[in-house]
Order: sequence, then C-alpha cells, then structure tokens
Amino acid sequence: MATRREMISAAMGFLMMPASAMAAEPSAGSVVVERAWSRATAPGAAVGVAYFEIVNSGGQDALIRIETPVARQVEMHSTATVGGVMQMRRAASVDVPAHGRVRFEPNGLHAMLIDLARPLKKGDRFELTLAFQHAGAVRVEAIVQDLGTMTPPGQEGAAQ
Ligand SMILES: [Cu+2]
Repeated sequence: MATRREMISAAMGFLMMPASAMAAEPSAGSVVVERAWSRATAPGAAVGVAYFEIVNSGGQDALIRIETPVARQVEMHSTATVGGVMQMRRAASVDVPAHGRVRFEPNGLHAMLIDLARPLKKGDRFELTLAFQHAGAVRVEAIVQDLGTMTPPGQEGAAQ
C-alpha cells in the first residue's frame, strides 16, 4: 500500500491552477472529449496521469472505463484536501450530467495511468479510449506536456 501510495504521490507532486478553454474533438454521439493531455514522467516512475474535458450535449451519461496502450490499467481518481493533505480516491465511474461538462484536471478528477509500459516523454502522443455508459467508446489522442505542466496544450503560461 505504502509503496503504491508513494508512487502515486510522486506522480501527483505538482499542484495548483485549473485551466479553461475549448476546442472541438472526437465524439461518440452526444459526448465530445476535448483537450486530452498528459505529463512527462520522471525516470523510473511507474504511474502517470491524463486529463481531458467531457462535453455532453445529450442526456445523463457516465464514464465507466478508460483504457490506453501505454499503461496496464487506468483508474479514475478524485482529489480532496483533508487536513492539508491531498488525498486521491478511486471512482468506479464518473457521472456526466445531461448537457453538462466534466473536467479532468490537476488537483481534481484525473485518470491515473498505472504500470506504464514506457516513460512518457514531452511531445509524445498516445491513445485514450473512454467508455461511456450510453455514448459508447470515445477515442482521443493525449499530448504529453512537459513535467510540471499544469495546463492543457496551448494554455502554457496561461496560469502562472
Ligand atoms: Cu490519482
């Protein structure tokens, strides 16, 4: 437990600054996934993270699974600060409200990439497949940002 918690803490070591903006991307029916991105991993890191924004123009849905070729397993985590300590909790699924948005971002909901097949390097791109209860599978390409980046591609420097 301690080992995995430490690895996850290391991957989550950067804090602060949400971001906003948008650009249209792949969709399955009423669900669009925008601005998927990830962050370069430190040497030897076993976990990485991925972020994106879900835009739902239809009825109530839920994100039930995420897969990627670059990690053995992907978990959805929420983040909360409890007594000054940042904690992550695994979520079995994430509700996507009708005509709503759900943002996966630093310090909030995120996709934890567990047991990386290879280190993630700045400029790499990899596939993420998001499975929705109603909309089905949505495939997007995540862009790997520099280690320490807290904002989606094109937003660098927007939050300093
Ligand atoms: Cu996490």
